[in-house]
Amino acid sequence: MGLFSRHLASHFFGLAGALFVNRSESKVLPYTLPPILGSITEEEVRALFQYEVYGVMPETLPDMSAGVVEEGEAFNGTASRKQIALTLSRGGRSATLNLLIYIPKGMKSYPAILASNFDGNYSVSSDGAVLATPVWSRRFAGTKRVFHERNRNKHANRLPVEVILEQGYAVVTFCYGDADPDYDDGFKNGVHALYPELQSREDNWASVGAWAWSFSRVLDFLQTEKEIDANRVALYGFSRLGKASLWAGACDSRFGAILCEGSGKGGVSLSRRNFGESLHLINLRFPHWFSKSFHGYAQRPQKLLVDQHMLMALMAPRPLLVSVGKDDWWSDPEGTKLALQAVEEKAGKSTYLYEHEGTHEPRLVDWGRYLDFLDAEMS
Ligand code: GTR
Repeated sequence: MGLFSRHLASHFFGLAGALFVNRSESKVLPYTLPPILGSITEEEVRALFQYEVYGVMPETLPDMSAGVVEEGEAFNGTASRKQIALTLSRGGRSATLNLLIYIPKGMKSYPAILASNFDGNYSVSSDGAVLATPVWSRRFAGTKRVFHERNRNKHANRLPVEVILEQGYAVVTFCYGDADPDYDDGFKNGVHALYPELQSREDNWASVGAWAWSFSRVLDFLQTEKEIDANRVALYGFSRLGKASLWAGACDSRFGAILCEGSGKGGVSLSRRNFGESLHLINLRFPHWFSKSFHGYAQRPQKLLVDQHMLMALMAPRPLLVSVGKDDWWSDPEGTKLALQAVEEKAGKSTYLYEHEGTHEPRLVDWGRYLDFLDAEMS
């Protein structure tokens, strides 16, 4: 099947499958969660998540080079802006992450929020100087394109740059499509092209893993940026990028805090709980997100050796804020609550749950809470 028809098929089956998804608490089947650690170490838990869910991560680093593409002042001189092309290369192949960085003015160094965006850097900024760079996108499966001008600042609610700067945080963002296209491309493009040997295995390196890995590469770069306090970089991810930020936080202890928003299945909600999106449907609609091994559990999630409360526990003692919309039944708010309870009860580790009004999307008022959380918790 061609790329386009595979894309359409996954949408069709997704929509059809969604009709049979459970959203009734009385139909939730009993399940037993695996212990958070039992007799195994945190390192072993991380390895299990690689084998069973997200796939392996590269063991070697690529070469990295950073070039300043543009810099200037932004937001009436209250912040400076840098646009950097961060190129990762290995084995004669390369992938470039186009970073947009804003730094408030006045102090020597700032904590930062790193958040990938969906529709290109200018989708999260009103700043006319942000470059429109072609990106891979789910919507244009098969090609790299520039999003239309009308997308400028369209996702301000997912990363309100000026509000964040005002509270004294630098902002670092890039389009997730720079790292890996969000469609089933046979893992040939983006950063996957640098490590082709990681595909011929059951626990192959898939897309959520590629996005997570790219966050760490950006953090490598931020460690060289003087105006950013690299020990206080909080990673924020929304929805599928919430899944990736959680996995990145579990693999890379250098992130100072994790803000995980509306991440649902494959993120903070329990795989075993048959409520909202199912493992079956998520793997059918997004066959590239998780490793082949995870697909094997699509019909029998109770056989997984892990569940997502174990992943959250790997964040401790770093601050983790989990946010979910009260009416976002697809992401299973109740299951999220239960997962967090399991983390606290079984591991005695504290995480924070924030339930916002509405469904999936965060609102400006929610961001106020996230920033207050970081002020209080990210030391
Ligand atoms: C949905 C998917 C969710 C969530 C969301 C998103 O279609 O079923 O798991 O990740 O997309 O990322 O927007």
